[in-house]
Amino acid sequence: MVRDYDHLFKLLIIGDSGVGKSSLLLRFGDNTFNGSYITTIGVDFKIKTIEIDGEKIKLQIWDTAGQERFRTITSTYYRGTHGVIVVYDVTKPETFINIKRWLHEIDQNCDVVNRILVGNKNDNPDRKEVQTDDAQKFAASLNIQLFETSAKENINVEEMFFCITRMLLKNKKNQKLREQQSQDGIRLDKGLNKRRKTKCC
Ligand SMILES: Nc1nc2c(ncn2[C@@H]2O[C@H](COP(=O)(O)OP(=O)(O)O)[C@@H](O)[C@H]2O)c(=O)[nH]1
Ligand SMILES: [Mg+2]
Repeated sequence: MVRDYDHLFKLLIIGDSGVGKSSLLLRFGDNTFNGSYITTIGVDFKIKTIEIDGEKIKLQIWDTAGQERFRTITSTYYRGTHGVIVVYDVTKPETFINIKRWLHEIDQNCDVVNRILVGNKNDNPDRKEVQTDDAQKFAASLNIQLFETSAKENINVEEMFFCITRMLLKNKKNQKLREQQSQDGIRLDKGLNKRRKTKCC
């Protein structure tokens, strides 16, 4: 069967309940917004294929579907994950404070994974309580990229998903290059050994 994509990545969206995880997924996946809590989206994940630099990238994006209310997510959720989107609500400082817990959980469940920090509901300056500067400092201290989004007003959502996908692509290509270089190194070593052998025998 012909593959309809060049790369396949699994993404996970985590963060406190109510920060807008399902809304971000709905916005990116279907370009819609729902004013009420999205308790279940029917399926555990959404598939979206995007194109970057002429390559087709299939994204399998998992939503926690309410598990986060128990403040922990089963480790099976994390299995095979390439990237994690960690979301807080810019109008609720406690959700920003809890980011540390979520990052810790990622560390415990994933070996190598890309992370991106997202301050959602960035659509009403009067209600904003987590300031960009503070979030930016925190993100920089952890070497994580920050995006402030609004699933409601469709601000920065696509940019954020594309950014993490580009990170995954870059990592995959670097990894391939390293593997290639180490293979070449082995071949070179073998070649040298062979030559050494013919010389002395
Ligand atoms: N103002 C605003 N409200 C949002 C935004 N995203 C989600 N919400 C609302 O926040 C509530 C929780 O959203 P939901 O996606 O269910 O959060 P989840 O529990 O993290 O999946 C819902 O009432 C949404 O309509 C946003 O960008 N701006
Ligand atoms: Mg949800």
